[in-house]
Amino acid sequence: MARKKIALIGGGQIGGVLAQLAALRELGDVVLFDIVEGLPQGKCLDIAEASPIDGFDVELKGTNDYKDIAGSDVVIVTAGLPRKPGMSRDDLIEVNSKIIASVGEGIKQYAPNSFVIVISNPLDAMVTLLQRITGFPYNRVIGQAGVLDSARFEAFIAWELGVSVKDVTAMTLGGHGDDMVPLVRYASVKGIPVLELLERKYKDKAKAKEVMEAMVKRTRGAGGEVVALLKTGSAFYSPASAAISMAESILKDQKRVLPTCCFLQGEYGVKGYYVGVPAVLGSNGVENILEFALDAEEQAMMDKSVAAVKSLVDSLK
Ligand code: A3D
Repeated sequence: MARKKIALIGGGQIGGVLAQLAALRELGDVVLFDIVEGLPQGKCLDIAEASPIDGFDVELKGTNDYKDIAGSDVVIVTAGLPRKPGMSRDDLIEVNSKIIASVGEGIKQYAPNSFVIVISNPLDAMVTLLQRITGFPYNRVIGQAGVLDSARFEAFIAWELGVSVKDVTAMTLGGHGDDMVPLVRYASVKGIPVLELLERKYKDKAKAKEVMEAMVKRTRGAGGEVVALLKTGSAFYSPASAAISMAESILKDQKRVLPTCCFLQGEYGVKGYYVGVPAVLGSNGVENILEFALDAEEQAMMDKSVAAVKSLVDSLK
């Protein structure tokens, strides 16, 4: 049986970590594509030379030619500029639209049966554009944002409560912008509501709420926090880990429930837009979108986030 094949379009900061993680987990053979000559070839050679140390048996190929992505099962797209301090994700729309348009053509021509995971920002608009250009069915074109936003929320909760990150479950919905919706009501440690644990820790309901609100605020601004520290680019380790978990769920038909930027056709009252929602990812890509009732406050936040996504996507030329 042939090995699976993963193509990574964009060999920059995230692309390099994606290649290494895909190899370490032996998800399949890896092709790293970039327009810069030598960059993907150098990164792949570097990672491959660690294979005897780490013990992974996969092939890594760096390329500047789309032909090499032929036969890919999953394609992960990070081509495009990242933010610099002071920039919003939306500021990238013009420059990254042009890049995504060319990437879409390459994928459509050479990997027409692949599942595509987009990471390039502004995420909700770039995944929309890539789907339009490839014309691939919606279940095969998704965006990564919610796995990372949720992981950040989970990390802050675990650090605040002094528990393992493995025992925290929390999720964000909506667009990948400052209006994202971290779901406080469903944040739990092994099913125990985080708010209750905070109330017991501080013996004060108002203080518990204040701490939770600070974690929500930090989650919404977490990408910007990293950008401000790095000064030359944006987060790249965690976005790579997030996309790899989505790719793995598809390649291994794990059917994990992951917050995914999916095309909605009436779910959550949204029609015709890509928005972050919990989805079952398996060998058919998006196999199911899980819906549940939001309370009035959550719905209002979701509406605001969806409105921001709509105005950004509607500005696409
Ligand atoms: P960076 O290190 O600049 O890598 C981008 C790569 O894209 C560079 O190597 C470029 O040469 C390459 N590139 C440019 N044009 C093309 C093209 N036409 N075809 C193929 N490759 C091209 O950036 P990065 O890896 O740090 O970030 C990549 C993208 O991910 C940016 O748009 C970020 O804003 C975005 N990002 C998204 C998240 C999410 O969670 C959604 C998180 C962090 C970054």
